[in-house]
Amino acid sequence: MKVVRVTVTPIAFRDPPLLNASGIHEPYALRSIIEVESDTGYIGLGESYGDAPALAIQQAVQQQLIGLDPFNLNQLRAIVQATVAAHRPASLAGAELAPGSHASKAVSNAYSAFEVAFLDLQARSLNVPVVDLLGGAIRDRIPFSAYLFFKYARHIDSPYEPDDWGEAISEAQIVAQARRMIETYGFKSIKLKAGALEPGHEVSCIKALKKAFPGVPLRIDPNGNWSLETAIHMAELLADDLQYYEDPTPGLEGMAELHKRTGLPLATNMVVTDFDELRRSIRQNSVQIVLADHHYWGGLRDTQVLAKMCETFGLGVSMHSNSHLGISLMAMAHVAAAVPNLDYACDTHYPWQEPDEEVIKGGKLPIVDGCVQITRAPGLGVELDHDQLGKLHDQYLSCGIRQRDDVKQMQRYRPDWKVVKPRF
Ligand code: GKR
Ligand code: MG
Repeated sequence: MKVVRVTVTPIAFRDPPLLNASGIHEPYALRSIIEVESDTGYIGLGESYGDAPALAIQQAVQQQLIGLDPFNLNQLRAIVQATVAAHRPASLAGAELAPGSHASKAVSNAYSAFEVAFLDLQARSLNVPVVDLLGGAIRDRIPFSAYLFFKYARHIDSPYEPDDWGEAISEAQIVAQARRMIETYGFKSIKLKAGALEPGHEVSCIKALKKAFPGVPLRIDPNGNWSLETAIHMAELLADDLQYYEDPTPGLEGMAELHKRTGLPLATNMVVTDFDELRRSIRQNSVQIVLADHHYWGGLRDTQVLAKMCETFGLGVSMHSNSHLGISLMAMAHVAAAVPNLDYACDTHYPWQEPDEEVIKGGKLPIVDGCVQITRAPGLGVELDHDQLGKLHDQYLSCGIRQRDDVKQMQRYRPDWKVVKPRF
């Protein structure tokens, strides 16, 4: 089998005004959709970062894959490595929370983008689901968690009709957001994105969630925007309210010290983002739970390696998310199905995406009882809707965003907004 066509299509979809440690989401999120076609007529799909640096590498790799055997993932990796070395991408300011823009992740990002499409193609040609290529399913229902955000009711200058979630700033509004998420999707755990408002207020929101949803596991994620002192103080207030404390304070050293002082289980998608950081983290016991993400950990197989290492060193595994559509959701679900030690419900931004903007046939995938179900359908089990792809590509062309920048977007609301790390 040989690859005869590779298409990388950048797309943009509406994204709500969600607040975070860097600032606020722009009105559109970017992704790339990858199609890899074989001479035998199978098409493998992938979804990855659509930010300019990631896209440039994907587009440079694209043509070099023609003629490659889709089972030859080592050759794919070699092509990606050589392409990145020739491109020498640089990290860009304002993109701390956008892994698609980190130069250090260029190889693992681009390899992952194509690895998923190659695995989808392999699986389709064998008439098996992707999870079978990962050793088979440990589970076929993958638990996800409600992912709450502080948010404004509408984007500045209202580029389109406001979303129907409304404002979420107060405790009552956050509880209402959680209630809607849980009633709609059946989530069994809750994560609150923090680091955006006063820490004391964010902790009060956790208290309000605890009261409204007794027994439901809670997590808070300030994205490293709290100083060590603040993180310790908030830990005292939070006491035993949390399932885990996600990236409260920056750096491997800061997290290690925080764990030493509080004993709380710390999770991360910020201080352990590659195997070298994992090694350094283990040495100083910085984190106890690693949030995997195949998009920047080097694909589905490397995510399994990460999970195995976490098991070896007694660390828990959970899963990180950025704004994404259904191809990514299914890739996340297939690898999660093949990770025995997935100890926690995974993160997903999926509920924040609008139903008319899914790129796969049949529209948005269901999340039932908090779980995404994988099936025995070949590959990732999803097909591309080319009309939707065209529509979202046109939106990419017209939206004017080429690189996620939550800082710049916040400066449109607050011209004096500066990057201060940690802010609190
Ligand atoms: O979408 O604003 C966001 C999140 O803050 C995202 O950028 C983070 O990467 O979800 C992520 C996290 O868990 O840190
Ligand atoms: Mg996080």
